[in-house]
Amino acid sequence: MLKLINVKLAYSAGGRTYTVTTAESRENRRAALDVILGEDRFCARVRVLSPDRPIVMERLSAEFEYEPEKDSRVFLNGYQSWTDSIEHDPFDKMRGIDHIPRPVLEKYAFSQYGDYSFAGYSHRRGVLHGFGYGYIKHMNGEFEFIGSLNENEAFTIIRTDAEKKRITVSKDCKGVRFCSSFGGIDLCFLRGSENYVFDEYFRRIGVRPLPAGQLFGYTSWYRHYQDISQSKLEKDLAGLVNSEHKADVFQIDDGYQTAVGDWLSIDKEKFPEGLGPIAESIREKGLVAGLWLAPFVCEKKSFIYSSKPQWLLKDKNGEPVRGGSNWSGFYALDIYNEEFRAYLREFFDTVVKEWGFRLLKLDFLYAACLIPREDKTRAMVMADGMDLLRELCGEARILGCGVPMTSAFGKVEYCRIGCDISLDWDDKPYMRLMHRERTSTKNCILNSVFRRQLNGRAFINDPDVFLLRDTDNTMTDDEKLCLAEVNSLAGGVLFTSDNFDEYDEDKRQILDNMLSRRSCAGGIVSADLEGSTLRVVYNGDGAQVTRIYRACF
Ligand code: 9PG
Repeated sequence: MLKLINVKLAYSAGGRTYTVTTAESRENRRAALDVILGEDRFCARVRVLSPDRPIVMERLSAEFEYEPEKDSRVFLNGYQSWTDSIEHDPFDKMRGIDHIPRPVLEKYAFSQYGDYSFAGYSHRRGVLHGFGYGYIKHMNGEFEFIGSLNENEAFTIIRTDAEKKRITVSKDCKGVRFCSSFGGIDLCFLRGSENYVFDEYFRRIGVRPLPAGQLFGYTSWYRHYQDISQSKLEKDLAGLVNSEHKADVFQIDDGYQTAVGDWLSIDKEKFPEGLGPIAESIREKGLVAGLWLAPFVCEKKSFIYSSKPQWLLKDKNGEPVRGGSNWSGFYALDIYNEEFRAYLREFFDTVVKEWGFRLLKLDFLYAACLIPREDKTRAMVMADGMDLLRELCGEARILGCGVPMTSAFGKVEYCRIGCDISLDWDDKPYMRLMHRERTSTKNCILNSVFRRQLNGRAFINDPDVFLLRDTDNTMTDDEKLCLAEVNSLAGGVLFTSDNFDEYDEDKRQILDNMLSRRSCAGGIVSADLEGSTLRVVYNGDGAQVTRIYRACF
């Protein structure tokens, strides 16, 4: 266990603010702070002593001593699916969005995609942070792991500061009112091999993956983007079915609806008969029909946005909360609004029971918890949102996307663990002026590698698609191969947006190799990012194989 320096608690009650910095339990007439130091566990819990005298949390954090070791690596899990999450040198910088000019930030609402409004970014070297879990990987390969045991109560921000030699762990609970007990900080400290620390962590949080198998299939997004239609999809479906490689899923992505939020309003020019017939044709071919939805948001030009203002999530000034700038700009919906919940129920029933989609890619989920409530932390709101989706989906399986990672543990069968690939290897230089959740093939691959341990423990990882096609992209053959290999090693979902009819013998061979290399338990034995070289060791057929992807990263 790390050595505790102190715990800081600050709250307001009855018009006054109370603060305490202590290494031991403390109590006043309103609240008690219980500090518990175990051998491999640390807790700082808060109890409100009288339910009719609630407290409003300002801060709860704990500081520990930390001695950064040269050549060790630090991994701290990024906020949501798309947030870049890699092993760092302890003295690296982690960049937020402060460097982006204000008008650009305003226009594109970058702050909304990640943790920028509440996590706190530093400009100093050596200050790194993440959510829920993280580790220090020592030179000898040993993992020193920190994990939160109560992420559904409040998110936990773990921050290392290599220069000040501190690790600070704080709960995302500012402004939330508690009337009874708050589990506060509850951490476990584990040390050992990669498999040991991750198995043990998931055992302690009581999370098991939902029963589900690996998936191999197609999604329309990285081929057509929103420009889909019944005839285009039928061609790609034929390509998938003609292939000698048996697929499981054909998933229709964004673009079938007239506006994001108006899910039952199908674009009749693209799908003259609606989505029922294409879903049926997918099923007839022995495949699971999958559909993309972003249930907690609506875009500005949607019917919902203009006609149901009471469904929109509002900030403390009564203004609708922006979710980001995709489409015509989009807004978060209030998951506690009963009418909105009834609408959600209606469209999920239609999609699942009437149209027959059985895999739902539920996207932009982070929007549900963009702001905490007076009585609920962000994590509590997100947990309610995930429970609601589970209930609404019934038998259909969920592929979570754009979701705060820990909220998805054990709640969805499949989950995206990285950002979108782009059609370039690295995004254009100006893209680096964007947020950590931006589309980037490079970041996507690195997340697949460095979140590989979630696969088969929290859910089945979706590393996003591979592409082998020669058209509509600027990736070299080596780059495409790297993407394909990592995807087949690190995750259990293997999707493409290619039409297999366009594959020549070489590409079919690559696909053959990928399919035989897949493993749900995670075939990667170790992975290291050294400068711009990624080195991956995996369990091959009877022997360990080392792959070195040079000068790419
Ligand atoms: C459909 C797409 C696809 C894709 C999803 C998600 O940060 N961003 O600006 C950003 C834009 C798009 C995006 C993710 C992040 O894509 O991951 O697979 O379904 O929505 O609109």
